[in-house]
Amino acid sequence: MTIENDVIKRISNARSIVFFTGAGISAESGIPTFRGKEGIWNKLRPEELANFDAFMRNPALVWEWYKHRMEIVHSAKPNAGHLAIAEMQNIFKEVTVITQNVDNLHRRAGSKTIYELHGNIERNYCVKCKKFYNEDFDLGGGAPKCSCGGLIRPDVVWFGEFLPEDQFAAGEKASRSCDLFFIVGTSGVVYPAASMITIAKNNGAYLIEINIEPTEVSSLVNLSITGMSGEILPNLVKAIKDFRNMKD
Ligand code: BV8
Ligand code: ZN
Repeated sequence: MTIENDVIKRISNARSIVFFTGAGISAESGIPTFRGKEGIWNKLRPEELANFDAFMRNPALVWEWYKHRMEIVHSAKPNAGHLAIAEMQNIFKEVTVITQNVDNLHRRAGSKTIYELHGNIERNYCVKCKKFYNEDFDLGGGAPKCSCGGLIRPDVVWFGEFLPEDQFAAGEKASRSCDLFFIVGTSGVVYPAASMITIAKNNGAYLIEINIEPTEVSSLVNLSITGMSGEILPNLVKAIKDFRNMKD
């Protein structure tokens, strides 16, 4: 895959870059996406699992699902796409990751400025006293309970729940001030997270989408690069380094 020189030049001259990522960037780490062919929503209905009422109705079932996903996340490794985004921090002064993913792989890849709009599956808290818990739970005795007697839940944002204010505000600020906004591996259908895209566009940023297929947001972007993010992103980093060396 060759990326046009004028695109490399534009990227290389960027002042502030945002990577807005979704489940697709973790697909090559073996973590199933939500809406793709093998997507987890296809098998399970979000209404039954990713919402608070479902959790309070049947905490053990929801915990079974999250425990299963935690195991996948724990054994997953950051892939070349996550690592390339982390590497971009050594080339550019201002690189921000705004992710909808809850799998911690950007942090494990070495990215520093990360805003997690939908929480983090490796954090949990008590619904009653909000005490945080990180350790693993054996689900032998059903859903884990806090010392105060309250139910412990995964620290992820479920449907109908508000996004963490500080993360959303910081993501909004970065989207408002960047001049280059990558959209990597997301179907762009979940709101208000996906509103970051229009915020960046309205601020005049150059939008580049990296996805294996067209999405709901493809019509908004300046450039769509079709392919696997784990291949495209490392190639991009290499092309930028080559371009910079040629210039120096
Ligand atoms: C809320 C939980 C009240 C954690 C998830 C307008 C405004 C506000 C809300 C709404 C609105 N319209 C509708 C709503 C309600 C709802 C919503 O957006 N529903 C959608 C489905 C229509 N939003 C909410 O409920 C949100 N809260 O509304 O609160 C409110 C109201 C007003 C204002 C503020 C608040 C809460 C949403 C969060 C839900 N939680 N997950 C967990 O269990 O994981 S959603 C889930 O979807 C994940 O978080 C995921 O990250 C997110 C987005 O999905 P994607 O990451 O895009 O993944 P997907 O599978 O869809 O796509 C993968 C893409 O990758 C594909 O395009 C594929 O082609 C591509 N791909 C695959 N492999 C590769 C690849 N690309 C590159 N390389 C590859 N190798
Ligand atoms: Zn408690």
